[in-house]
Amino acid sequence: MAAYESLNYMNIDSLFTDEELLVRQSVRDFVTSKVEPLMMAANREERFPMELVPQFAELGLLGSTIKGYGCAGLSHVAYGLVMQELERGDSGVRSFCSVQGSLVMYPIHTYGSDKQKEKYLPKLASAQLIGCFGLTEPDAGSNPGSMQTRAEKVAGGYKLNGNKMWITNGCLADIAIVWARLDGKVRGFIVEKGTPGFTTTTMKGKFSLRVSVTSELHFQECVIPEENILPNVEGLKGPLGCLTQARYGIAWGVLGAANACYHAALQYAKNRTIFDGKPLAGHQLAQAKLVKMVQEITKGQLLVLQMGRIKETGTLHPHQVSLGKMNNCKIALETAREARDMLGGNGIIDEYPVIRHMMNLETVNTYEGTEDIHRLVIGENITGISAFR
Ligand code: TGC
Ligand code: FAD
Repeated sequence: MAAYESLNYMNIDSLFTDEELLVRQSVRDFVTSKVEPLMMAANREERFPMELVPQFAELGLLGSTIKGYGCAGLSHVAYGLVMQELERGDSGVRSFCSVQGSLVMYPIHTYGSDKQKEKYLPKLASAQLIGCFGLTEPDAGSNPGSMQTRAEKVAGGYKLNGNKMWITNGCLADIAIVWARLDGKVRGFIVEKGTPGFTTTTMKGKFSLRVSVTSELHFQECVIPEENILPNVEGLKGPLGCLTQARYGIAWGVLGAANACYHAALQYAKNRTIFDGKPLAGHQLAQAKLVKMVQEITKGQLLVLQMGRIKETGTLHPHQVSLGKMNNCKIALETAREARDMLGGNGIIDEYPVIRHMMNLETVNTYEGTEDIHRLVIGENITGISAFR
């Protein structure tokens, strides 16, 4: 197969700085040489390739927009390009870095005490510690406000009771950022692995995101020290603020998976001859499918670049991020489904990356707010009327 190049139909590359292109190239090389070769087996084995984790740290991919604490201090656009390249490898690989950066390091950096930042951020940046983010519960997914997990003030700390579900990296994690109600208000807590009363179980049998570890977290009379509450945020805006960061990265990331599928479909269609010996790519219906991919990926690229430039001015709103996450997940999933179709029988075999991306994107369209939840966020923003309840 020809060497990978991301789609550049509207010369979007001319809109990136030299530094952004340099970052993209280094992660692209890493994904091509180190990530892609592992994915087929890791996906079959339902195994996260831990051997990649020290390399994420060496490349500065963990918490990469944070300044200080051993982090890379990248621009938001460069960070988006990192996510895009990683997700070309696999959505589970991008997920690992998203969770560590946006859902674990971001809340510690934004809502944590100086002591918490100094204790945890350098170790999370260097991958000496792995983190997870526990918001979703068995009966509280799209509506995290209905969470049942409770914290209670006890001598010297807080006692947690409750269960979290669908937690990426839960069983791998050294620390969990856990959201629970304390005196009726949602608060964030740092729970260290090994704390009595804190256990995890792995969720098996996924057809999607098999390269990522997904877990349940259980808290039973789990007492954590006073200093492990995140002091600087109260209410649902705490976890939702973290989700805005992660959704931004996902809106970029899924374009990597879409690009990989488009690239595979184009190469395949040029090489595969059908009926009269003419390549599949020479038939009108096949061209229409490829054109649709180019059209949607290109629009998605322009959307995230504008989101990134707004984010760099500090004025990006959560509803704008919802538009990016909703649109790009949807078009990436449609691209993957179409590419799978174009590969015929080979489209269901894992020797090609397309079916793996397609299955993964089903998750990515669902987590961090389902497509319909983002539709309702945007609907509320433009009408002023909430239609959730
Ligand atoms: P609502 O009353 O609208 O808001 C409560 C407070 O939060 C503020 N807010 C936000 N702040 C930052 N970012 C956002 N996206 C925000 N959305 C709302 C809001 O201004 C308000 O602040 P204040 O000061 O007035 O208190 O809350 P609601 O209960 O009506 O919920 C709204 C809704 C449905 C949009 C929200 O609950 C939602 O986004 N639901 C989807 C849940 C979700 O996305 N869960 C994701 C779990 S984590 C995950 O999936 C990780 S996958 C990781 C991986 O592997 O990559
Ligand atoms: P539900 O909320 O039950 O939704 C079911 C259906 O109802 C969906 O189609 C939804 O769009 C629709 N729906 C919901 N509300 C409305 C409404 N008001 N109007 C119309 N339709 C509606 N969570 C974490 O906290 N941390 C993680 O690390 C994490 N990682 C994940 C990894 C994977 C692999 C997966 C699959 C999920 C992960 N999640 C995580 C959870 C994820 O965020 C939730 O699955 C997601 O928010 C949806 O919640 P739910 O599964 O409970 O679905």
